[in-house]
Amino acid sequence: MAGGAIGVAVLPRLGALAGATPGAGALRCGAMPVAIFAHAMRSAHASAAHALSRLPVAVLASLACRREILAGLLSQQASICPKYFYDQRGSELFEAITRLPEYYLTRTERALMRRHGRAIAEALGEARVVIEPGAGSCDKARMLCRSLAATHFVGVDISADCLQDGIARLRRALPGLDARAVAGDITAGLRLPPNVPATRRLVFYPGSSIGNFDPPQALALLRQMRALAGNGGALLIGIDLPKDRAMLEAAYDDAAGVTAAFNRNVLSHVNRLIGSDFEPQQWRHLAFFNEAASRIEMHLQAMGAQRVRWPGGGRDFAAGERIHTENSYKYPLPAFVAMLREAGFVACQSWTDARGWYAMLHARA
Ligand code: AVJ
Repeated sequence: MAGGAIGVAVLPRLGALAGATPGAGALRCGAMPVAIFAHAMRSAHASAAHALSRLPVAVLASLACRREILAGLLSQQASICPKYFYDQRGSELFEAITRLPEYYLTRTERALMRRHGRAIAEALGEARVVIEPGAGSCDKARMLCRSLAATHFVGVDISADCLQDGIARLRRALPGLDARAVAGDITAGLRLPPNVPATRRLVFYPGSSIGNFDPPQALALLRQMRALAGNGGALLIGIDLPKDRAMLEAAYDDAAGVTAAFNRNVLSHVNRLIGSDFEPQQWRHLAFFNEAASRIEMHLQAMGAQRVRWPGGGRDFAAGERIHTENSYKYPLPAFVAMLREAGFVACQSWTDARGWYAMLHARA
């Protein structure tokens, strides 16, 4: 086995790393008070483009969020990007989802890591520099870094608060680990802090978060991860596999209504982000498997005619009209391996759970 520091004694610990964090689709965007936004807008309009360059990064990010949300709401088929699920309440609801009897993903990933921990640790070999896009609370990273005796960890997440707390916990748990937080949207390019070693890198992307992206976006993200891993580096990624429709649909429309609450909560978050007046209770949760596209789709359906307003605009929704809030792709294993190769990875190894529901893949850059 490569990598002297991975003792056999620590291998079983890998099994515990598949804990619950909001996944990576888990690009979260902090709520910005509307008043600050209005101020930012005024200064942007008042003194032309160079004023924009003087705005704090957080404000610019929020301007981008607002533009993105409005574009989605005003499209003929209205949509909201799933990264907006994860405000404080949304992150809590997602945690609750991961514990639902119907939501098999999280516990299946955990079981898989237990079952194949030894083989996976062997495949990871000499990796010592762990980079996790969408790291959130960094819970899964802790177990992985411990098992690998990692020297460096970089967690990237759009939700800076959650990430800072996660990094602080990680530092307390693993005092020898150089752990850094990078606040940013992983889809907007990943820039690492200086002093992150260029060799022995492992990009870690668990939780089937890649499923939130359309295949072309997913490919672009995998290419970025390939560049980030560098030659000799690798990627460890989790994906949910296609399966029985009833099982898939139950996982995204649970009996207790937690996923419905999670879906509706995006409207409260959007209300805070853009100052809109959505009434979440007027929207019905829909989740179904689109077999042709091999994806779960989540939508919010207007229970009656709705007029939604926000500063500077608004939209009327007819009864029954939908807002598309999420796709969650279920890739057949060979299709995903092909995508990894197209992104520049070689030598893919994969492991599945006993029922063939979920896969973990290791791909070398
Ligand atoms: C965090 C993107 C992996 O798609 O299963 C859970 C999000 N949405 N229930 C998924 C989610 C509804 C989750 N990911």
